[in-house]
Amino acid sequence: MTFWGPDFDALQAADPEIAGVVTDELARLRSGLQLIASENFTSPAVLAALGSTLSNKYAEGYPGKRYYGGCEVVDVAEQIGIDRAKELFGADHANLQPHSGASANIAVYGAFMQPGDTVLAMSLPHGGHLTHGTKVSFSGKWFNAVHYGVAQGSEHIDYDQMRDLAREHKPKMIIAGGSAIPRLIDFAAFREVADEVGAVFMVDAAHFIGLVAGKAIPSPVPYADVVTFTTHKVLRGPRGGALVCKAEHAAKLDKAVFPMMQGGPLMHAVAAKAVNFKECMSADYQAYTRQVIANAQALTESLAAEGMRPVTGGTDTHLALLDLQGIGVSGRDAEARCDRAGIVLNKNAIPYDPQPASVASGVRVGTPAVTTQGMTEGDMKEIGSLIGRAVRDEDGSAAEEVRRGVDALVQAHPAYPRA
Ligand code: DSN
Repeated sequence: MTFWGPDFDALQAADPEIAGVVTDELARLRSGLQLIASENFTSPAVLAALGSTLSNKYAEGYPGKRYYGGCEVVDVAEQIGIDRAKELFGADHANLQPHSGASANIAVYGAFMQPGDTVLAMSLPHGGHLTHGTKVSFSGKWFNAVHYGVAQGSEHIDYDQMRDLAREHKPKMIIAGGSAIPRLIDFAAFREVADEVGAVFMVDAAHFIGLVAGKAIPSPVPYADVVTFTTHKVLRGPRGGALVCKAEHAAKLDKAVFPMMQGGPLMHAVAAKAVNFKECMSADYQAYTRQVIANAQALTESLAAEGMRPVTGGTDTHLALLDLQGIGVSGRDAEARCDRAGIVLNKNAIPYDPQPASVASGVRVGTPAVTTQGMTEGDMKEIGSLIGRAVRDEDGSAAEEVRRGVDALVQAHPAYPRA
């Protein structure tokens, strides 16, 4: 059997400029500490599926029911992927065609809501997501969005507020999940409120679905009508989206993904998602997810020792949110100062942040990528101390020394090690 591509020599010959970008990006990934909580290093097997000729095929529809001929081969990939997703997550139904997490979310709105209907979701500045009803997104422009947040003292989700808002506004849909929530979510509490007010309960599990796949944290699948996610975060698959749902919603959601919101699926990405789900069924992957959490907890402790206050006091997941007000550094400055020393993280609003989002009082860190590199708790202690030095380094005089510390870590634990 012949595999055609990925052929880097062909890219270099045809387009040296873009070939240079590809190699520069690999060099950047290898040379720094990647602490963006939503990023990871996907496997060579997933990359091979992504770089395959499956990219050529139009396959509008679903396995066995396509609008094009010649789909009998890609049908196999999609059906295997669907079956694996159902097994991995214990779900009745899966759809692997959403191009991204946002696309999966759009489909859920399309399936259950009419323009003007009310959605209740976590506010973005408290850890939610753009597609959960913010004014700049379709979700806030076309729907009436009401937001719950975290309680001011504990910084945990304010379930009483969520229940009160649901009773007052009778939303058509309630969303749990977001992009900066360090703690486990009480899905049973959401289900109870959704049942009380007759709402659909959606979980946007993009951030933590990989931890669920690895059985390191509890699953939302038994509680939610539909769970949307991305496949490239802790899960470590290709960049893309997916959803799983209860059997009663399967036909509606499939129709909302295609033809309501999307056209032809990206069959190379669908196949890569199938490869990823197989990887996630292994004992190695489960151990990886436990280590991701242990690393996040160790990194959080180390950052706290450097004067950065963990929002909620810690983390149960792969990410932590740090309040930098105590050390008098903005999130924006911290991000820039870390970047110059080879530490990649992002500024992030903290709950009740006095700063605008473009400045922010906090940073978000995550351990999916460094854990894929094989780093453990001792390395996290060192990373915390390097970040502590970098964020206080106003004039850049310590950047070189911090970068030497980063170099030592990434040389001991290389990303995409050379054969
Ligand atoms: N952009 C993603 C993140 O970084 O969390 C969420 O969509």
